[in-house]
Amino acid sequence: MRNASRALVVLVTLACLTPGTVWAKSLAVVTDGKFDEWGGRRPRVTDPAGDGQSEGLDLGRLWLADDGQALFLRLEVGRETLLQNSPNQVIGNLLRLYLDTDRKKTTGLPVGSLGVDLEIRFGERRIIRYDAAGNATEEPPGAGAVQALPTFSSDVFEIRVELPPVEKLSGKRRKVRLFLREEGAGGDRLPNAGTVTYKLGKKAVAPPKPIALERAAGDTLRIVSINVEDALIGVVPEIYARFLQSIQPDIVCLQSLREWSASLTAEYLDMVLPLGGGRTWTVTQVDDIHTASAFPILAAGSIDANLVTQIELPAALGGRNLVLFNIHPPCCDNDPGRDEEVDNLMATWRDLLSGGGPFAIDPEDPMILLGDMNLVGFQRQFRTLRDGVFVDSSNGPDFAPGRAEGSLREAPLRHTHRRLIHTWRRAGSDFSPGKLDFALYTGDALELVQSFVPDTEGMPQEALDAAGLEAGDTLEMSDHLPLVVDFEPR
Ligand SMILES: [Ca+2]
Ligand SMILES: [Ca+2]
Ligand SMILES: [Ca+2]
Ligand SMILES: [Ca+2]
Repeated sequence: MRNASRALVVLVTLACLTPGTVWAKSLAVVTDGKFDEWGGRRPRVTDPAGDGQSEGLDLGRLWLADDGQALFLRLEVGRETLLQNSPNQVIGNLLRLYLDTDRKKTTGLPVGSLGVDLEIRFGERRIIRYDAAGNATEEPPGAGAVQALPTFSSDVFEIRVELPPVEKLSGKRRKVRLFLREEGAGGDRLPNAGTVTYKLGKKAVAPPKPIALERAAGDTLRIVSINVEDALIGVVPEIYARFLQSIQPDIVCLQSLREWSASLTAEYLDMVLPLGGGRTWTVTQVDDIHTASAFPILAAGSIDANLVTQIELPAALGGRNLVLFNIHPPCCDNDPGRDEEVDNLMATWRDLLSGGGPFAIDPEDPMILLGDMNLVGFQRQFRTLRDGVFVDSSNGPDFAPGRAEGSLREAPLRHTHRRLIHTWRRAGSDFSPGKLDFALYTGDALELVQSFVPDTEGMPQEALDAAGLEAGDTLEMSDHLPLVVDFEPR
C-alpha cells in the first residue's frame, strides 16, 4: 500500500473511532447538574489532563447536546470551582466559552477561525453578544440565557445556552462552532487547537410532560416552602392568597419574614386558607422563619436562627409525628457562617435520632429538611445536610441522617412546564438563575409522590387559568420560587 493511501485508511479509521465524529442527537436535558439523561453518550472532546495553569482549571471531557432551542454542555473542569466566581474570590475561575452560533466567520467578533456571536465569561459573570459587524452588547446573566448547575461548587457542570435564532437554513441542519479557554498565561484550552463543530439534532425536543398543581388523589401531605423576600407577602398579600389557594398546602414554611409575628401569619392563613370545622392554623416562629401547620405542632426548637418542629400527623397520614426542619442559613459569600449553621443543624438531627435534641422523637419518625439553604458556596455544605458529613470534624462523628438508607433523599423539584430547576432569579443580576432552595427527606419513612416548582412565568395560559393564577404572580411574590412537595407515609 502506498503511504498516501495508508494514511487515508488510518484517517478514515480514526474518523470512525473518534467520538468527535458522532453527531449528537436531540436530547431532553433537565438542567439540574445531574447526568442521568446523557446515558452512555460518548464525549465530543476529551482534553488532556495536566495542561492547565497550576492554580487554574484543567478542562477534561466535554459532551454536547441540544433540544432545538438550547445547546447543552456537560463539562469537566478538573478541580472544584464556583462557576460564577472570579479567581480573586474563593475557588473561582476565568473560564470563557466562545460560540459561533451561525457558523459564519464573517459575522461576529473574529477570534481565530471563528466569527464569535456569543461569548460567555463564567467566572467574570458576563455574557457578551456580537452583532454581524462585531459590535458588542452585554446582557445580565440574570436574564437567564445561560444556566449552569450545580449552583454550588463542583468539578463538573451541566450548562444550558439558549441559541440565538438564525435565518432560514433552507433544509440544512444548523451547526455551531465553539471552544473554551481559561484566560491568563497557560490557561487551559479545549480543544488544544482549532474548534469543535456541533450539528444540531434533526428534531426539536417536545416540552416536558406538565406537572399538575392539583394534589394527587388519596391521602398525601403537602408542604410548600417559600422565601418571601423581606416580607413581600405583606406587600402583595392577595397574590400570595391566590397562590396558596391554588396549592392547598397542609404545611406552609416561610423564610425571610422577620416583620410578621407568628399570630399575624396564623391570622392571614385563617383568612386565605380557612381549615373549616372550627380548626385554625398553628404557627411557630424563630427570627425570620415561620412554620405554619394545619395539624398540631407538638414541640419546637431553634438552631441558630433555624426552626425545627414536631408535627402530629393525622391517622390518614400514618399517625406518626413529623420532624420538620425549616431552614435559612446565611447567604452569599458567607461560607464560614453557612458551614457553622449546617453543622449545627445536622448535629441537632443526629441528637434527635439518638434521644437528645430539643424534644423527644421516635427514631423511626419521618423527617424533612427544607428551605432556602443559600447553597451558593462550597458543595461540602450540601454534603453535610444530605449525608451527615460535618464540615468541622470536631462536630463529629459523622452519621447517617437517612438512617438505614444512609443519606437523605432529594426531591427533584422540576418546574411544572420546563426542564429547569432553578429556585432563584433576578433579571438584572450578574448571577444567572440558580438553585438555592432544596427539600431533603428520610426515604425510609416517606414516599415522595410529587415535587415541583410552580413558576407562573413558564406556565401556559390554560394552566394559569385552571389554577386561578396570572403569569406575573411568582415574580411579584419573591426573587425565590416556591417549592411544593407531596408525601405519603411508608
Ligand atoms: Ca440533567
Ligand atoms: Ca485539560
Ligand atoms: Ca458568526
Ligand atoms: Ca487543553
